[in-house]
Amino acid sequence: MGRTKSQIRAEAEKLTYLKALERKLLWLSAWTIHNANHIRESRDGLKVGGHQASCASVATLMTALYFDVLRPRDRVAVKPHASPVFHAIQYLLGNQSREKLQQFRSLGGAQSYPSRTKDADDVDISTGSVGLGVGLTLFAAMVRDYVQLQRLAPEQEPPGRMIAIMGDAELDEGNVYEALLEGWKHDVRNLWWMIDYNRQSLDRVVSDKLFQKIRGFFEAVGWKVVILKYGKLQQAAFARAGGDALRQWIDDSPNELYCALTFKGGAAWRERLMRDIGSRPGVRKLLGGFSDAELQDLMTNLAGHDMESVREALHAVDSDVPHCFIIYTIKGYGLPFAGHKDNHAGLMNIEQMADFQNAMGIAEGDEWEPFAGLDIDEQGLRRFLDEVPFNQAGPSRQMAHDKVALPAALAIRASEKMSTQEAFGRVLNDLGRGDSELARRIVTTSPDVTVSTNLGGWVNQRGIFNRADREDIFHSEKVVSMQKWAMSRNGQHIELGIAENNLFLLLAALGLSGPLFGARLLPVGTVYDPFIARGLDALNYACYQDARFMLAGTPSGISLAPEGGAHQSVSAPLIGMGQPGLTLFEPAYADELAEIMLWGFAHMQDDNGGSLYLRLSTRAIEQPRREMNEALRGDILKGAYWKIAPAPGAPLALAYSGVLAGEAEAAHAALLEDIPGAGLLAITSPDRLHSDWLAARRRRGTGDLGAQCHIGNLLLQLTPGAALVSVLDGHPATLSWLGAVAGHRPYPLGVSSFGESGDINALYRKHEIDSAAILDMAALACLDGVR
Ligand SMILES: Cc1ncc(C[n+]2csc(CCOP(=O)(O)OP(=O)(O)O)c2C)c(N)n1
Ligand SMILES: [Mg+2]
Repeated sequence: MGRTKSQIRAEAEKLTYLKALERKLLWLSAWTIHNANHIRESRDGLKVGGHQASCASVATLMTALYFDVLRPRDRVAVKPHASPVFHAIQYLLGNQSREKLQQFRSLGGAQSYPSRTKDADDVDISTGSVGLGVGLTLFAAMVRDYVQLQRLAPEQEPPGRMIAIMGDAELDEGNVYEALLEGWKHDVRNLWWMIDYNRQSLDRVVSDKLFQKIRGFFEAVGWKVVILKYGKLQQAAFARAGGDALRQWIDDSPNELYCALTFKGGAAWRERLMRDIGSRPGVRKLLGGFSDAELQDLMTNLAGHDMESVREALHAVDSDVPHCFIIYTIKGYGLPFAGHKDNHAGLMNIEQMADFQNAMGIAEGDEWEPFAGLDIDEQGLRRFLDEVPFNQAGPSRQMAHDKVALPAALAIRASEKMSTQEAFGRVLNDLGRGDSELARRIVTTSPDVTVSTNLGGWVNQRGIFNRADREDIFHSEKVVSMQKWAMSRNGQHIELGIAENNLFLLLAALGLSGPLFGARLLPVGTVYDPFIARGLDALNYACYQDARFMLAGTPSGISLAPEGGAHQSVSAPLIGMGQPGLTLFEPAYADELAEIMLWGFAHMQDDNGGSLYLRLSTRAIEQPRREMNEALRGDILKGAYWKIAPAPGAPLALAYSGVLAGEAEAAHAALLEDIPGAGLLAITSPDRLHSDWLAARRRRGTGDLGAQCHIGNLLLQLTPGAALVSVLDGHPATLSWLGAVAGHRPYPLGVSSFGESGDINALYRKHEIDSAAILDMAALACLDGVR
């Protein structure tokens, strides 16, 4: 059916508005960066930076997306260096203030890279570390479907699309491919990755024909690849005599040459084209029809800068198959350094900016005016902006989500001897057996270590998540196995391949399910402790976005013993302490762990809360026979308690964290003969203790002279100058700071080298964390004390 005249007119009007907005975004992004670098006063003389060329590259695409194609439920990861374009869009839509643009990159202003937590204008997905935002959109698509299929969230019809606007160099990051493979296994849908194919990264022009490889990668995992290469001007030229030769020349041109000629301009294009294809039929006449300026426009009219081509491609998507768009662009398009290989961090100088401002028709003083320099019906444009589909949800599209009710306690059936990993599995298993709201909202995940980290019981109860039902063939064939791996859309465990980056990106997506999709989930992930390091940047990224999850690192340390060697974690507790947004606990006993997990599920839901890292062990140790009480519970959660209180004024205490409880206890018993009043301090969270200590210091510094901290109160019971011998199966620095809290002498023991298997006795001896080593250290401390 043909379109009516009024439809055609409305469409033409829309295109006019979009082109005006595209121009405005190019201006505002460049101006925001210019203002921060050249106009705003600098207090420290440091360069502010910003990426005018990276912004120019995606101005057309982002205009088409945000002002036309996106719907309120779509979620977007914007490539980090296009942050000013995103903020300018939100400014035009009324969701971002002029002040924040003026304060771009200064404290409280618009952030250098889009940030969920620090920006005020509703960033969906933070970016910054290239590749991770891209990967997150894939896992977010999985989580969107999880909450939809399980009917945990208001139904979305049509479903929101997860979209990454990505730089082409992001494809160098391995995590992108790890995610792609996982997405294929899980049959992800409604996911678009839009590659700003400017063929430039930070240092260089990327190799030719890369797009063929990209196409191959994506098609191999079932994606539809759409290549947007030629703009409408080019398409028209190709249809004329000599056009075929021109098109052939463009296709054969090395990227570097294309970039260089773009930078040099029309005369250089003409000279080169005449030299290469001038003798081909029709070419001389074809080129003769363009002035130098027009020839520059023609040759840089790649589809990524052609509004009509971009819109056509996006509106043409008619399936939920994941789409990869390879969009040809020119880095710095429309700016004086377009195509120059050094343009990544390049900034227009004052003179260039003045010329640019002039060309944009913006009078001095009108730089921030939303409609300045646009030769357009302002009322009409305002109306158009008011009706932009993406903005119809209002200034914040964060979805409402309720808190999950928690039980008063988590049951733990502790055996006489038990490991923390086993206890962890039992808590979840018991939860999985029941019918609580908490159990309904927990979703577990693991990178191929589900069974070996004791999630097997939970999985047997709750099943594995899969879009389609799949029976457990081993089970139906009556092959005896402890594991029932039936899959269905109601399963509550998401099984991942080994790649740890994917674990953390999935935890990030699951942990943002509330604000992104309107259904709060309580994600629990397990990983072998040393391999946290493998996904560390993604873990950091998850925390940076304030995603909420519980991570169990297990087994940990050299207590893995014969299985050890390369699987031993040493510095992991320091990671736990040093990572903002993540609280480390390293309990020794099952009853401690149960309390910590319950607290953790609350902490994960608290507005000022965060994520948890439980460092666990496979080594079974003797459990204390005791009843939990309010005081003990409080101390466990604050991070420490006296397992054996010191006599008032005691000159020495032992402190341990985690699995070395027994070694510390044995050493303490032996020590009592010589130092009857010695104390034994159980530390469940060095992290909580440390941050509480610093917070109390800060409060005292700001006038609250009575401010106290938990560890300070505990250690006050020792005499000033007492020795503190600390020990853990991890780096000794984790506890060495304890001596500084109240003026005691620290004697830290721990593991500072690693790498060989052995039994517990041999390894604890070698690394000097057994009870004999603790005693030796205590003896040294006593000697030092009398010297
Ligand atoms: C993990 C990571 N490594 C390095 C950087 C530094 N860096 C920022 S941008 C960039 C190149 C980006 O090129 P591309 O993705 O093609 O973006 P565009 O050309 O659109 O600016 C690099 C290496 C980073 N942000 N993150
Ligand atoms: Mg690039």
